[in-house]
Amino acid sequence: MTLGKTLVVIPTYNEGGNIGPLLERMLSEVPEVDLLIVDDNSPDGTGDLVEAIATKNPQVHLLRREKKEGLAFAYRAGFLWGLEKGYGAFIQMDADFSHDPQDTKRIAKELKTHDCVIASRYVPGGQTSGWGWHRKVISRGGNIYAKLILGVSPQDMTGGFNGWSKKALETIDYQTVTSRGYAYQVEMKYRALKAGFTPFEFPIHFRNRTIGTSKMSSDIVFEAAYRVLKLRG
Ligand SMILES: Nc1nc2c(ncn2[C@@H]2O[C@H](COP(=O)(O)OP(=O)(O)OP(=O)(O)O)[C@@H](O)[C@H]2O)c(=O)[nH]1
Ligand SMILES: [Mg+2]
Repeated sequence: MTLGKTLVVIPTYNEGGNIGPLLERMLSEVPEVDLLIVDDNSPDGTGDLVEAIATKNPQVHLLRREKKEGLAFAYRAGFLWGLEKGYGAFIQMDADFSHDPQDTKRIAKELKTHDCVIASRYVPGGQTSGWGWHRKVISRGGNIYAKLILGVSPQDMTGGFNGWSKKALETIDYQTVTSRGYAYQVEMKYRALKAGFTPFEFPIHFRNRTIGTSKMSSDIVFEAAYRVLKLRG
């Protein structure tokens, strides 16, 4: 059971074409949550765009970081910021519209009765669109691999659209998660499972980005494969 206000944490790196419209939609469609953008000094000026929006909207906050350090460090800093400010629930969300703003409503609702919520592409009713076959294979394959190696039941271990209660973040010691790329999502969930939390999974439609560029690389995929093996111990 979670108490307190919900903070949606959105890491950004060169999301200048997405962040304005995304914040606008979140503010109009999901006014019940606060928003924290964690920007790693994007060269395209994403941080300045957010700052301009934040000065006009008290629900929008910006955490500027000095340099690009990857999604995991951005989330770590964002969760710490929110916990210090007293938020009771947290939602992880990408800035590229792959995650539908409407689904944050459902995550926030489920966080009232669950400590860990997975907005899942791979439970019945879930889907991905806009990906070529190689991205589909990497994503599906990565999930099957993680589930087999770790022996866990959630269907979407690598997805980045998740909800966490304050209690869950503190229990899993989120500050010491060592994985960086996709493996970060797996390690967070694996820690939650090992701590005895049962994630609530519901289906979403994930859409490939149409604006901006992907930060996915073969390094991230190899790191994930290696880290999952290490997680098993
Ligand atoms: N602060 C910060 N955000 C990042 C970094 N790398 C990626 N992001 C953000 O994390 C979110 C997910 O990254 P994406 O580039 O969409 O990665 P992806 O979803 O794996 O790949 P695509 O959807 O194919 O682009 C987006 O909002 C990015 O802007 C980083 O180093 N620092
Ligand atoms: Mg993306």
